[in-house]
Amino acid sequence: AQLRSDLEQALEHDQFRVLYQPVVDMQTQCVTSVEALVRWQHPKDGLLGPYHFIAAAEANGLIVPLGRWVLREACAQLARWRAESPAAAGLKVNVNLSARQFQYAGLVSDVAEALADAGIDAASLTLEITESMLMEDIDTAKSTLHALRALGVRLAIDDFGTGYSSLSYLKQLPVDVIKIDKTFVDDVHIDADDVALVDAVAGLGQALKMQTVAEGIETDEQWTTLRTIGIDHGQGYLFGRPAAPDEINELLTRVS
Ligand code: G
Ligand code: G
Ligand code: MN
Ligand code: NA
Repeated sequence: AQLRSDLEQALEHDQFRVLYQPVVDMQTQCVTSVEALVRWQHPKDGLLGPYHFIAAAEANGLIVPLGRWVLREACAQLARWRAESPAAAGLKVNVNLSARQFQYAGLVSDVAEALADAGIDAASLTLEITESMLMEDIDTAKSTLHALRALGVRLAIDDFGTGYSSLSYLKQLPVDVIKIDKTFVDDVHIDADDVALVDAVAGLGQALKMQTVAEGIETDEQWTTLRTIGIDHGQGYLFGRPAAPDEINELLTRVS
């Protein structure tokens, strides 16, 4: 109960921040999009990561207004980058959805409103959803995805490989991007089994016309291996940690 009121206060007093982590083209290392990752600038405890509050916000329902705030902030920030720099013209933004947000009946109109208020095109926004969220209530999930798709936003499956979505199910979903979980990336440069798994997901992406992103890339060896396999995009500390908007600005202008 204390945490709930603390989180409510934090929303009211504007204590949440959004950091952005670059997602790059595997071949060129140019930044193609950024993933919005929320933080809580706590008055006493400093900058807190999602681990400290997302699960609680999910449990008490505050994730809906918090997630709406993140969505609106990320869209507004994309508009600011574009206004500030021609290098941001093609930049996209990724926003994570939680299970509860995904089930929330007002989600589609929240998304439409965030886009309209920021003045950005729907195709510049990618929403990240996990496999487990999709498997909970398949019919509702499907219709929500189709409604979001109808707006023109792109959809990504996050942490792919850690859930248990069936291939026949995946085939029916209007998904644009598969994000391969970091656990398959960690040893990919030394473990032939991981190479085989990632290679299979790359093939899946090709067959279903979905783009692939490898997460948690930290070394040149991992990057080279994944690039050779044919993964489209990469994300990880090698290319950039979650960073404040100004730092992303620098990253963008340096690349162009
Ligand atoms: O870097 P990081 O510690 O930010 O992220 C930890 C976890 O928190 C990740 O699984 C990420 O998906 C989740 N997360 C980060 N930001 C958000 C957000 O805005 N909404 C939701 N639902 N999850 C988030
Ligand atoms: O939404 P998702 O669960 O994919 O969130 C990504 C998480 O992975 C965030 O917590 C982010 O800070 C973290 N992350 C991103 N890149 C790296 C990396 O290269 N190494 C490690 N250890 N964590 C990473
Ligand atoms: Mn994510
Ligand atoms: Na992930």
